[in-house]
Amino acid sequence: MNLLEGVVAAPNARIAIAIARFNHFINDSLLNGAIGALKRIGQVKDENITVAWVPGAYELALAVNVLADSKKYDAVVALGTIIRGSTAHFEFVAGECSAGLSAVASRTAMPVSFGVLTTENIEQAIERAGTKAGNKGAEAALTALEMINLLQSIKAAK
Ligand code: INI
Repeated sequence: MNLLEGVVAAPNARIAIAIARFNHFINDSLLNGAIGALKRIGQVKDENITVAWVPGAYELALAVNVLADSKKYDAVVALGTIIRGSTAHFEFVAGECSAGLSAVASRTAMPVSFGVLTTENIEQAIERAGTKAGNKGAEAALTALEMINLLQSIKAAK
């Protein structure tokens, strides 16, 4: 049996974080969680982390697309928070954001992790940004590192 699995530590990885300003009071906590996990668990160097701010989650896919094409990064972590309102806006922003990010990953074969909260209310978002339901920014950061290592193992496998 051949088992291919990615470890999490990636000391030479170059990581871009694309983050939305909309709901930044939540996203700032996702960013802190992501950077902390990259450095403390992933052993990623501070100088190898780049942060790109976009206006809202809808713009994440475009920015991630260009970051991926720059070939300067091994993975991109997308961070944002989309909170349901009283109109259908949430569905469009969340749907396009998620589909756009996965399209970039498929097109480029570069890991793009989805650290975008899609919640019914602010309380659910706070719970997932470093309080009782963990920190989805940190989880997304570690997922990106695991995928970098997994893809390298797949390519190196005989
Ligand atoms: N952007 C978000 O990141 N989160 C939201 O909850 C949100 N809502 O609900 O409106 C949101 N809207 C802005 C959107 O991402 C775009 O920036 C805007 O539509 C301009 O393209």
